[in-house]
Amino acid sequence: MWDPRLPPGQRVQRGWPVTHYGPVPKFRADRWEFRVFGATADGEKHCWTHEEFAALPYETVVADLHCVAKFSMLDAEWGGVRARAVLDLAPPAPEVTHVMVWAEYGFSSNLRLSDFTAEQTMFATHCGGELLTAEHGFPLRLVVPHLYAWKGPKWVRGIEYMTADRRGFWEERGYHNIGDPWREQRYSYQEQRGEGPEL
Ligand SMILES: Nc1nc2c(c(=O)[nH]1)N[C@H]1C(S)=C(S)[C@@H](COP(=O)(O)O)O[C@H]1N2
Ligand SMILES: [Mo]
Repeated sequence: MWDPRLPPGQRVQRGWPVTHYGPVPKFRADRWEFRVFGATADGEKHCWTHEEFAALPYETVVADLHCVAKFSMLDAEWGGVRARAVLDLAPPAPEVTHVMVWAEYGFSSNLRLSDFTAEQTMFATHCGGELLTAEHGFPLRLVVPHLYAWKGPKWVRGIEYMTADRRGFWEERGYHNIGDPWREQRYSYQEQRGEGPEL
């Protein structure tokens, strides 16, 4: 069924499929920390323990998830910490243009700073009022509703502020550097000049 909330080529699937590359990491609170590094405003690294991160202001956002494999989930209620709030607590240097989001096992995804600071971009701990399950990214995943879902790493562990763009895991492996589902930016061969670093 056509739905104005569905980007081109997407369909709604019942339930919430699990999609990712590699194994589901085990969470160990004593070994977990969230790091902000790279070109920070003060030149320092910023770290939060799991307890400290969980104490940051909790907000909710209702938004959709669009997987490049064509399933979409509409109207999910994500709970967690707004990406903007993290940026305010550990600000980037003025010359920062992009953010690399890092997850367990070296998974990464690159975003333009403006995608990272978008109103709905959020580090989610909850979905539908419940804690995320391990397969869906517990204890923390990024959600960037206006981009394809690979731009939102599950099991996220930190961000790197960058003064130039660099490709993340899928962006190096054939997926579009920007990944806007409304423009159907699925694959890197579709990139126009200026949409991504040379491949
Ligand atoms: N760490 C990590 N995060 C990831 C991925 C991955 O392979 N590794 N895949 C992404 C992709 S392609 C999608 S569609 C969503 C899927 O989230 P879900 O399994 O909760 O539906 O997670 C994203 N986050
Ligand atoms: Mo995906």
